[in-house]
Formats: sequence, structure tokens, C-alpha cells
Amino acid sequence: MGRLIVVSNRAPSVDGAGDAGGLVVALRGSLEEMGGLWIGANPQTYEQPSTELTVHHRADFDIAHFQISDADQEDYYLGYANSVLWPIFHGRVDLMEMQTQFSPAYWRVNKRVAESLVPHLKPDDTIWVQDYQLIPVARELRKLGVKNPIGFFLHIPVPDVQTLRAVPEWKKLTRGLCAYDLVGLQAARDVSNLIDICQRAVGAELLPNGAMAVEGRQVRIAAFPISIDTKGFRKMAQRAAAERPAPPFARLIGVDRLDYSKGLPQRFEAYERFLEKPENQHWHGRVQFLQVAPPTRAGVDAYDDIRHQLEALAGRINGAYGTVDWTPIQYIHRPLPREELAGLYRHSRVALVTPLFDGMNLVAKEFVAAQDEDDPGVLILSQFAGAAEELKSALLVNPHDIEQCADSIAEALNMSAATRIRRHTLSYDHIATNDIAAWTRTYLENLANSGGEQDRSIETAIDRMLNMERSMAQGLAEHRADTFSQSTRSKL
Ligand code: ADQ
Repeated sequence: MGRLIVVSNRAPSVDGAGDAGGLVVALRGSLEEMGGLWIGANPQTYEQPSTELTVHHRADFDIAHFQISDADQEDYYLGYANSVLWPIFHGRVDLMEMQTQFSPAYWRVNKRVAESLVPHLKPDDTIWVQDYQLIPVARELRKLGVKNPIGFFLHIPVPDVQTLRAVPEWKKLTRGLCAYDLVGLQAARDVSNLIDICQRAVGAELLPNGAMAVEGRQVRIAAFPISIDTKGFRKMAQRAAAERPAPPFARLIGVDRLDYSKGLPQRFEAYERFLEKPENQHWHGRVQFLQVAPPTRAGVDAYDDIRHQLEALAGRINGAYGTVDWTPIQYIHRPLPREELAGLYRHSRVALVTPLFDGMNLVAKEFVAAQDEDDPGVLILSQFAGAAEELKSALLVNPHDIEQCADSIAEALNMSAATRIRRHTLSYDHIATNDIAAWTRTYLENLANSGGEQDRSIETAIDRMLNMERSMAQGLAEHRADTFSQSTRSKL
């Protein structure tokens, strides 16, 4: 078995600090077992970047850095990746900010990453590229004659074809994706969007075995919903919660990077509406909403805007409803350590995970993992998070529907212990089986079977999509029936 070469925008740190959580936990086992190399941008930028990788040896796997220039950091990373691709892939054409130098920088950096990688490759290596910053890497590697299996995983959602067409280079991006052997996506909805895009952008043909045929080669597209170290997170939450007392009020919690895709203003408005409704007055003074939202991508205008918007909303809510003894909303604008977050989740009655569009959303899974199974909290989850295809026993909401979200907060706070336990058990059992180790294993097995002649024994993109859609429809029906019977009960 050859080595695993992971390529991502950021590599783990050389000293292992900050490994907890995220992809490192997911991939460390495979990197150790297969012998591995993880390639990512050097956190420092350079005036004259070198074209060679600098390799560092860690006990578990090697890390190699590529260098990018100060200008490329602006144009490739903050520019094309985060001001064009991020908004478009999250359906926000209105927030796309295109400048002429962005797109050349994106392809230039990706070409350089491919060129710097080639001298380090061995014929039996498997390459796994991560996320939207690096879509063109496989095509650049193929141009350089690389025949190794190359996989890609997109952590963010795939928009519909009309939205993607707003990017002038939409066909070039699609061709880039088609140079991989296996494109892994978060959810069934993404698979169906990407199949449509490939057909329209590059005339790809869907084969009976589920692969897409493009330009004389085949690419497989399938959903591999990412997950967490469920049991590890649960233990951490138990430990952390034991160290501090539960709060004297019912806590609602939201934990997000401060990003416009996360639906934070709508969430604040829903909480405000919940407080405003006469039937919820008895919760005043007995509930508190804690929102943790550290800044990201400072310098991109859309992020500065959302920050100001939230500060104003938090001030408005506290000003209108707060008393000397009660602060209705607590807003922390910096990251918290994972262990502390885990304890806070466990001591919360409700989690508000209400993105407008999200690849997966791991906070939803972390909240479920952290709960006390005998007295669990309730997850309010946006139907537009990839996680909604799996966590069907959550209270699913449309984050744009402020009234529905406000009512869901009341429903969650008033929910009986028996219903909370039943809903939590369904979600927990799902993520206990489908954890991060299962994600990595399934993806790599499928990638191993994807190169060259297609192996018909693996589940095809279409099979997966249809199965997920079927179970999604069933889950929604169950959820509706459950919601219906509860609201009927409460009216009787
Ligand atoms: P993100 O958009 O960063 O990731 P998400 O999955 O919610 O979104 O969070 C990733 C991690 O960051 C979680 O482990 C979470 O605990 C941590 N985190 C978030 N907010 C935090 C805070 N305020 N303080 C400390 N830690 C915080 C992208 C996609 C997602 C996809 C992931 C993984 O946008 O849709 O789920 O990648 O594929």
C-alpha cells in the first residue's frame, strides 16, 4: 500500500499544537498507517516565494509547506477563494466580489502547488485534496503526467448550476473537478447539483455504473457526510461539564465562525421574536442565549458588515428585554477552547444551528455528542445544513422563517424529557456509528476502487444519492408526523 498525500490550504502545525478536532484527528490514523505527507500553505507569506516545498518531520507524519506571496494571499486566498468561491458556493451571488487579478492568482497558486508536489510523489501514492481553495490541483497534476489516484473532498455545499454560472470561470472549475477520480461531497443535494453542473458545463455523460464520463476519463461523485470523533467528544463533554456547575437558567447556545452563511442575524431575530411573544413571557429571566462567534477573514467587507449587524442586534435585544438581574443574550466574539465548548454544550437546553446554507455543520454533531443521554438538550437545526440529511430527529427549521424559529425555541424549551430522550437517541446512534473514522475509511476505500477500470461492487453516486434522498424523505415524514402529533397534543 502506498502513502497518503493530503493537500489542503492549511497544514497542521509542525509541533502538533492545535491538532485537536478537525481534519487532523480524522486523517492522522490513515497517515500513520499508510505513511504520509500533508501539504499546506506556510502560514507566513513571502515577497518572493520559493517554488519548492519545505518538509518537516513529525513523529506521526511529515508536513510540507508551499509558500505564497503577499499578493497571492490577497488575490488567491482572500480574493478568489473567499470573496468569489465561498459566497457563490453558499448561494450568495450578491456577496461575490470579483477583481480581475483574483482568478489568475487562483490558477497560478494551484499550478505552483501541483508543480512543487510532483518531485515528492511516488508511483503508488494516493493523493487527497481538500476543499475549494485547491480545485484545480488534480488537473494541473494530470497535465504534468501524474497517474496516481487523486481524490477531492469539498467541505462546503455545491450551489445549483444557475448560481455557479455567475462565476465567469464556472466551466474551467468544473473541468478541474472532473480531473479527479473521486469527488466527495457532504450531502445528496450536493451530488445532484454537481451531476447537473458537470452535464451542462462540460457535457459529462452519466454512465450506468454511476460515474461521469468526461473528456475520455471517468470521475465518481458521491456523498460522504463528514463527522466527528463522537465518543471522544462525548467523554470530553462529560469531563468539562463536571468541572463547572450547570447555569441557573435554561441556556440556548450557538457556536459558529462569524460568517454570513451561518444565519446569525436571523437567529438573533428569532430569539428576539421568542422573547416578544406573550405566551413566552414566563421565560423572561429564566433563559439565556449564549452565542460564541469568533471573527474570521477580517478585511473582507462582508465579514465586517455582519459583525456590526450582530453587535447592533445583541445591543437591541439586551436593551429592550434585559433587567438589572438578567442579560438575555451573551455574545462572545472570540473562539473558546474545544473542551470548554464541549462542557457548555452539555449544560445547554437548546442548540441553535441555523445556517442559511452549510456543507455539513459539525457543531450540530458536537452538540448531540455532548448531551447527557438521560436529560438531553434539543437541537434546532436548519434544513439547509448538510447535517439535516442525517439528524432527522432534530427540530428542523427554515432559518429565514423567523416565526417558525421563534416557535421552535419555545417548543424545544417546553419539550418533555421522554421526547427529548427519544429524539436524542436517534441522532446520537447515527453519529456514533457514522463517526469521523468511518468517514475517512469509507472515502479512502472508495477512492482506492475509483481509479482506472471502475469497480462495480462499490456503491455508485446514483445509488448513494437515491438512498439518501429516500431516507431523507422518510425522515422528514417522520419529523412532520411527530411535530403534528405534538402540536395536536398541545392544542387538546
Ligand atoms: P466551518 O464553516 O468552519 O467548516 P463547522 O462545521 O460548523 O463550520 O465548524 C467546524 C469546527 O469549528 C467545529 O469543530 C466547531 O466546534 C469549531 N468552531 C466553530 N465555531 C467555533 C467557535 N466559536 N469557537 C471555537 N470553535 C468553533 C467547513 C464547512 C462546514 C463543514 C466543515 C467540515 O463550512 O459546513 O461542516 O467545514 O467539513
